[in-house]
Amino acid sequence: MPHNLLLTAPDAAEEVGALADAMAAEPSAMARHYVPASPRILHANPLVEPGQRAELVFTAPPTPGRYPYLCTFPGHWRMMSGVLIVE
Ligand SMILES: [Cu+2]
Repeated sequence: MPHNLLLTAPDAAEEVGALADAMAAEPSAMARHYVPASPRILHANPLVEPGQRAELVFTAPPTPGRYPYLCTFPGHWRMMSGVLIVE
């Protein structure tokens, strides 16, 4: 199945995940790569299909903190997540 990757503002994983859950039923969700509209999403890549590769290039946030990353394909974000630590 496809996956994406979103980097969010600190403490925004639950909020962004809830937005992704809400958009999952929208007809345009797949075309929008299940990336909800939110100013709390710092960077995102589109869905990547099995066997494909993607690279997300960005400059790390200037403010130290814990920046969650997650996949917002339906059903994934609660388990498919991690944290980028900026020191
Ligand atoms: Cu995923």
